Amino acid sequence: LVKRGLARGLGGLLAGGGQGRGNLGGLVGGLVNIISEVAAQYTPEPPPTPRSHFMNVEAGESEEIRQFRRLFVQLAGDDMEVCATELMDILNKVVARHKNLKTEGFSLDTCRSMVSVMDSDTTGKLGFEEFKYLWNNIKKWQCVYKEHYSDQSGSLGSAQLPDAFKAAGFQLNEQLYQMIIRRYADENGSMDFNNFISCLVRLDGMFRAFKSLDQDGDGLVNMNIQEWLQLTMYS
Ligand SMILES: [Ca+2]
Ligand SMILES: [Ca+2]
Repeated sequence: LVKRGLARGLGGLLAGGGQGRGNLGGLVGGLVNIISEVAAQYTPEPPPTPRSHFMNVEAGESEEIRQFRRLFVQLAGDDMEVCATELMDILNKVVARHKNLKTEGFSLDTCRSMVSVMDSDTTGKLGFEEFKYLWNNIKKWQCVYKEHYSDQSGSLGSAQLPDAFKAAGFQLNEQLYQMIIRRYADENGSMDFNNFISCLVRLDGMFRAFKSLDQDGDGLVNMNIQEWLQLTMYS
């Protein structure tokens, strides 16, 4: 029952206008409307604060964040961190509520990859700040998906891809789009919701990884094989 309420709460959050009434749904409904106003423009936010624990409630924290924190506590369970299985469960429950989105569901491997990319403090799971960052991005990107997908197929065609990625904040060249289609689209070049999200989570993560390595901001990074493997194998 608790889990179902949670799916409804976070589902409303993803829907971009949850109309839940009473209890959790109602609380989250308000939260959704405020977060919806965030532009879909991609600006890499500062990475989640390392080792930021859920208990570190900030004094001036807004009511929205407080509500999100309550949902997080339910989702994360006793260890106060969201593991790949917990992430998979909640994402699949949430997308199941949106029948118009074409998706094959989020696999455990996809969720393990998303956790790795987001796990800046290397605990192997997502703490509150890491999860909040991820969820806010998913929230923005599902709006982008809904603005660009085809009503008939429920998926994004390859022709829509550049506009959708641009709306998500990424300007890529043709060569990169071709590569992304090879990796994330089906044989017709269509990308469904779970692939779109996992692609953007990775793209965001790799952008941030590059920026953190490019300390002087000259657009070049210097790394050894150890650093390269740490980056590419935990992603
Ligand atoms: Ca947990
Ligand atoms: Ca972590």
